[in-house]
Amino acid sequence: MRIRECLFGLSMAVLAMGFQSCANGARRENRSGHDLWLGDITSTPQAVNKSLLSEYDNKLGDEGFRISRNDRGESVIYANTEAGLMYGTYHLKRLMDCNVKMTSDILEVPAYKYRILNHWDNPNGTVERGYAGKSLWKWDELPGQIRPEYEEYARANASIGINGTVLNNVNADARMLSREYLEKVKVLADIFRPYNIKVYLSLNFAAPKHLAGLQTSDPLDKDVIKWWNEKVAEIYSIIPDFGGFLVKANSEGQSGPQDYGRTHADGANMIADAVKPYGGIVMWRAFVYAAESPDRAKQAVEEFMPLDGQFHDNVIIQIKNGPVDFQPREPFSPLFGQLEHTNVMAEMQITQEYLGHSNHMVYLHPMWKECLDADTYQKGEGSTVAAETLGKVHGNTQWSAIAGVTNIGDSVNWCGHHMAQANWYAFGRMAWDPDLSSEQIVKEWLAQTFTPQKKFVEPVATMMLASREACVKYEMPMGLHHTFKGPDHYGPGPWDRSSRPDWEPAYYHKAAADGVGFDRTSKTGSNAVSQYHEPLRSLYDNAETCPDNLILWFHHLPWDYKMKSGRTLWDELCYTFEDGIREARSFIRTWESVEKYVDAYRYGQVHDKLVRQAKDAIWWRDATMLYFQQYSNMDIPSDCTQPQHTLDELRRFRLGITNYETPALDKLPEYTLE
Ligand code: GCV
Repeated sequence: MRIRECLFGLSMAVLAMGFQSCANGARRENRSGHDLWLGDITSTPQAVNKSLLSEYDNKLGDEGFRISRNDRGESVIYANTEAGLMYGTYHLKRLMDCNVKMTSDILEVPAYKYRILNHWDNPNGTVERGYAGKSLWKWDELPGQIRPEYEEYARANASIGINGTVLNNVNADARMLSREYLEKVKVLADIFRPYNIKVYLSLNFAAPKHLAGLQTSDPLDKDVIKWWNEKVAEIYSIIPDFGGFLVKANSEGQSGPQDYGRTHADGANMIADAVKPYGGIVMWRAFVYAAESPDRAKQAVEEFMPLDGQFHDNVIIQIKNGPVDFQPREPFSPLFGQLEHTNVMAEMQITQEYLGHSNHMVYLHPMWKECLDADTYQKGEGSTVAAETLGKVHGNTQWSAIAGVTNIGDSVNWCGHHMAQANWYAFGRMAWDPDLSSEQIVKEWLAQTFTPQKKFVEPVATMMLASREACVKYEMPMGLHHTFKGPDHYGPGPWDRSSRPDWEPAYYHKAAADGVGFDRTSKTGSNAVSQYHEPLRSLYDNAETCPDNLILWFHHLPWDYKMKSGRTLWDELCYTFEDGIREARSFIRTWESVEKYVDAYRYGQVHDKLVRQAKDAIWWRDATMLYFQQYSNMDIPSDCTQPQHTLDELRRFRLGITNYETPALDKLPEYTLE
């Protein structure tokens, strides 16, 4: 019996709020037996009391549900749609798995309308910035062979409310729109449909040239427009509920409307008009920057603000959480608070491109929530990024959307690191309800994935909740950013001079004899602060009021600058790194303290990775501070962990991986942990 039948097959039968086995007995449904939070099939209610409402309830909409007790004290799920009943069933299962008693009626409606995963998967099976093996999609096997993982993926997503998935990389291969690939995509769409998940595709803007041999891909050319209209009609004839397109245009070498002297609005509108009759949307990315710009962080606002109001209504501008590129901490992208007449959505990165790949345990929900809760002050206090992207600031909630770049691959544990599944889970839960706390989400995930026992959940949740801040401290304390070794983005390389200037760490840290940090102030710097509304503009502009955790993002300060703590900037950097190292070490002890609650397989794998994470924390500190020391001529305080390698040794170290890989634990610089 498949789990879906188990959940939904026995309609209107009585649900006891306890644990029952499926008719076929206990059998784990997922591929390695103890992986996803959906866990053991025996914890699935055998039957669920559920009822489609005879009259449409506006409060619930198309995806919401209500759970109440009937006269017999049994829980009943009510919804307008099958999708609502499904989400209600998963909700009930979650409560049961987490041992949460239902004390009153429940009403749940998803906050965002479009809750979408972005896969950066390529037709050749590689995943850009993917650290969980190869792509889940086996294009060479499709459409003939269907792996059970496809449905498991859908089920996992449905359980957390994800309702859309972009199957391919934004650096898009035009072939994805060919008939051959559309037939493969159809198979996945058919599998996902019962789980209320629509498929979307990333498109290559030059597809008319590459695929159809047209002379141009100019969005105002009538043959190009005709080609897109016909292509879209073809797609909808194969996949009637196709969601729409994600587009990376004129960014990092991708083709786009500017190649033909047209604007982003011209390009986006042409595609949007083609999908509009079918109810499709276009997610047009704002991740644009040119090598010659003196401040990459300013460019999205500079390019998109002049176009505000020109985009058609089914275009949503997809904006990365921060203005540079998924660093462990960035201020929110100011574009969220600038556009007024344009739909905006946030793009979060679930895959840990800059946060230790799948070697580091970093629970990301606190980072995303920091962004969503940030106040842009666009229309006064309360204009948070969440409110902007939910369409509440400008009263346009119809297009509310959020995207997460996935960390999913064909690795046996799905995400490359057992604990990284928490980020997939958290993204879905956040998209459903951005007000949920990081703590609630991580505890839910731990209880469902391992055990609900408090002695396990409490310490591990505390560890995971501290992990993002620890990562910031050991990778980019005080707003230092992009000091990564390129192009794999694993490990430190503040000296790295191997790529184009705006990809090199020196562009960002600007370490020199006079100090360190990127001056984005109004008087002496790039004036990126001007893209924020008051009171943030002034707050960030002044080193005395700028929060310590972003101070080197906005300011270039002398090495002996007096911090609020009374320490010099140099010492503050050393001690912040030291905190990160200490916290990473403490994670190992926490994990060891819960060994008896975890199976040996997962315990051992996570343990080995936590050890590597603590070693990497020292590596980061050594590389960064030894490199900076050349300019500061100051010493690492004696009560800090002392360097174990020289700068020369670290500079000579080569990882030898591509940006599709995560390094093997034994191929990294050796460190001794005290
Ligand atoms: C898909 C960063 C990453 C690229 C990624 C790009 C993007 O630059 O390093 O791998 O490309 O962001 O988001 O488009």
